[in-house]
Amino acid sequence: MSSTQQDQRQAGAKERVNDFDALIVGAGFSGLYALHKLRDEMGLSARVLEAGDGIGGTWYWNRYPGARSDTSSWIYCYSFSEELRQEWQWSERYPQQNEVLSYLEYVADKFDLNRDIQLRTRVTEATFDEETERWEVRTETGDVVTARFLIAALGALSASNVPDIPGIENFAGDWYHTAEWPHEGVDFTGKRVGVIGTGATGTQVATELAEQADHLTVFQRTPNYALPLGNHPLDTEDRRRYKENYEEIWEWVRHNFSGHDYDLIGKNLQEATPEERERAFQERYDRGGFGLWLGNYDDLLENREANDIVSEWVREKIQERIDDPVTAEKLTPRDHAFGTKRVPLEAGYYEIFNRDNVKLVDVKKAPILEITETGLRTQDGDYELDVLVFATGFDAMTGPFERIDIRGRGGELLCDKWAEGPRTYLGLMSAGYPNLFTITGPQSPSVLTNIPVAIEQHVDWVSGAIQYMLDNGLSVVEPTRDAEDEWVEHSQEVAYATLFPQSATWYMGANIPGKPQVFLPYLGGLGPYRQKCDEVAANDYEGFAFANQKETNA
Ligand code: N01
Repeated sequence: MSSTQQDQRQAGAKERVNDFDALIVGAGFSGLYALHKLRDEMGLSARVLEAGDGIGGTWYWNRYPGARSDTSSWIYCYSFSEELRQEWQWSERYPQQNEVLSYLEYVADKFDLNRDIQLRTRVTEATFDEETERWEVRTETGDVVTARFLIAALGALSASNVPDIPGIENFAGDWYHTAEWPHEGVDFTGKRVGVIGTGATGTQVATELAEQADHLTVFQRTPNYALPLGNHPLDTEDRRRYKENYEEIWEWVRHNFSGHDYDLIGKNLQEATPEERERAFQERYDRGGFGLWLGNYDDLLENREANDIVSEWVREKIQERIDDPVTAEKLTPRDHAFGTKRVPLEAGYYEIFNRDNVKLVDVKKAPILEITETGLRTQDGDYELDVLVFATGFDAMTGPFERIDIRGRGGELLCDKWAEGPRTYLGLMSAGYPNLFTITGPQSPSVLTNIPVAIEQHVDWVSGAIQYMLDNGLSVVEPTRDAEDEWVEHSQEVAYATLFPQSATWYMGANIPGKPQVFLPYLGGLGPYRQKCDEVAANDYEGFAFANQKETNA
């Protein structure tokens, strides 16, 4: 190498900034807002590292046919900028994947975020250096980046789960997981397609593939209580209505239980007459959306008798829509209480089973044995397939943290600390991992809410805590063990007072073999949770321990 080349390289290395006030991992809804907040509103140096070759998180990866939001578009977005709220025009009540992705790209352009986002950079390690009080982060591409604050904006449902079914390497056809869908799309014309999984994703993708494929086989382990989506285009008048009322709508969803545009009825089911109940259920069913789940009688998810009534009501609705009684019975959930598993929203899902080119296979009764060269073998026979689609979900909430080697004080690995289940305070931080904040992490309301609302609350709280540290010359923050122990206990107590933990769901870690069975999100409601976080902050961050700025850092 010539001396000129050497000089140039050294100059390049110097120019390449690799130390930041804040490092954000992930460029989805959380990471984008965190970057804007920390960089533009607080004036910190910040960088986002993102594994994908585009921004958008969930909406970048989940490009399967039929992918769309099942939350009303006017609240499935950011509220932090009035200008943005007024500018953006949603086309439907429930926007498709590409529309949500376009929205996030628009936000990134509008707030000039892209210049501080490094794409194609998967974070593999993050270690807290107790001497320098900084995080050292390593990436798959060999970068080493340091930062005082580390923000894990990893997404609660980003670690996809491909079940360990023997023989996948022998399959002569193509296979895909819905959350790692090829950008160029997949042509299903003339193909025999198998879909494994009937959750929110499986319901959406199967409905589309019934139209596109020559033949579709749906492999179902557990039937769900899917409810009508009730999608419709938005016209100028619809948009004017929500734009004029944005402040009011957002104040409501920020402080209610779920962050969605539903409120509980305000009384228990037993207090209503059978006629009243019927009317209430039918109205919600007809309107579409999560009303029957999140905006129904107050005790449905706590009281077994009340739940039995709504569960039976939904079962009858499902059965009415399917011609063949045997198929109808297979699609009818009887092993868990309505609403304790994530309720999928559907648009014509049940009717696909009335078509000649669609078959439903019950793989609980006759489990999947292996994948063969020509398809799938279950205990009751072979199914010939050209394409196999895994709609098999995620290693939810803790999975994304396990895929990174995260080491805190004393080199302790986060996933060792969490071996029996996550341990956090407020779902925001874990003791022994100073200055590491998690956005919509385990033990926060997260997946039980409308996620963008929960994200804004988290990012606002985290930036408030960082500002408090800057104002008071504090270098590190972490929860006390006592505060953390209390929160872990409280979050389980709240969950176990309901029917949720009685069902085998990903909320409980039950979908991943060997995962500890602990209720993962916080079930106390977004409004009460927000209030608790605000009180903690107002009480000088009660339950958190701070250290003073070292002289060398000052
Ligand atoms: O994943 P899931 P998902 N053999 O885990 C089955 C969000 N989301 O991607 O129920 C056979 O719910 C599994 O069976 P079982 C939303 O929060 C949002 O559908 O465990 N089957 C189940 O049927 C949602 O809740 C939108 O018995 C196997 C399915 O695969 C979350 O993502 C849209 C199996 C997995 O369902 C996850 O939903 C879509 C095996 N070995 C998703 N392993 C929006 O609209 C798993 N299954 C915003």
